[in-house]
Amino acid sequence: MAVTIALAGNPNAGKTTLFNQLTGSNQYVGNWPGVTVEKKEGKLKGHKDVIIADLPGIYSLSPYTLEEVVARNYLINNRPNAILNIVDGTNLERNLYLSTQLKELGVPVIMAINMMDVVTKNGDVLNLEALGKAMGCKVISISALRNQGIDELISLAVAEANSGAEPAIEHRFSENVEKALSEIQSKITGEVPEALTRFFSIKLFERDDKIRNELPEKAKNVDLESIISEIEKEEDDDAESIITNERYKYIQSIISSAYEKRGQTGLTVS
Ligand code: BGO
Repeated sequence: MAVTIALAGNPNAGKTTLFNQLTGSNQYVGNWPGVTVEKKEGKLKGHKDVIIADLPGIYSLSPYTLEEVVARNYLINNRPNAILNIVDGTNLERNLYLSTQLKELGVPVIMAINMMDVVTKNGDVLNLEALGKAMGCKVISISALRNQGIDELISLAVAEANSGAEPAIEHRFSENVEKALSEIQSKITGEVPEALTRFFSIKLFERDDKIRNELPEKAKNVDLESIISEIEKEEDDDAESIITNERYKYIQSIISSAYEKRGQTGLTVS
């Protein structure tokens, strides 16, 4: 049976370059349903049963751009077998902001850290093992432009897409936020697909009305205001910013354990 791997990443992370490496000339281009955003799919080289679906370049899974809405609707509704998240290794902080969100979708994620030729040339060091451990997924370094690491990436992505494994969620928000999320979760459990309960709980906490409107009738109408506003009062911040700030704190902790800029010391590279 055919499996689908969705290719997701920030604009300029090298997605087009990688997509071309993965599919060769075996590509077809159309539009995403109802919008004029380009949709590209292709068969993975050497694996005719594996489809690579190229998602629009995005910075987050928020509803602020058409591309973000198209990408997240695809991930929620089509449930690819795996997500191949291409990350610009020279711009980890910004790129990991999307990665932390992709990890919440209940689909196995493989992170391909691209532009490693530039990272290495800059004299920076990335500890892939520490990064993979902190993110809870397989991580590999590549250079899409120089065709380095692509064969290994293909093997890893195909194995992950065929594994059917339950992906681990490594990142936990603060105790306060997790308490609110589990209260929200208990109100929508059974009403939404199980693998998506955490993603939907976070989005509902953020008052993401586009997501709320997509939910089945019962989940759409649950009253969560008291749960959300209690945390907002305690934290003296709005729910969306609370989530964003906690994501960046998590990303900072990952970067400090896994990324060594030239001249820095103290990192154990294994
Ligand atoms: C230009 N290493 C290096 N060094 N560059 C890479 C790599 C890599 O591993 N992978 C991609 N790039 P896209 P999105 C360009 O186009 O695939 C480069 O948006 C230029 N163009 O070649 O388009 C890639 O699809 C003029 O660079 O990304 C491209 O995700 C001068 O990263 C850019 C310099 O890749 C974005 C670069 C006219």
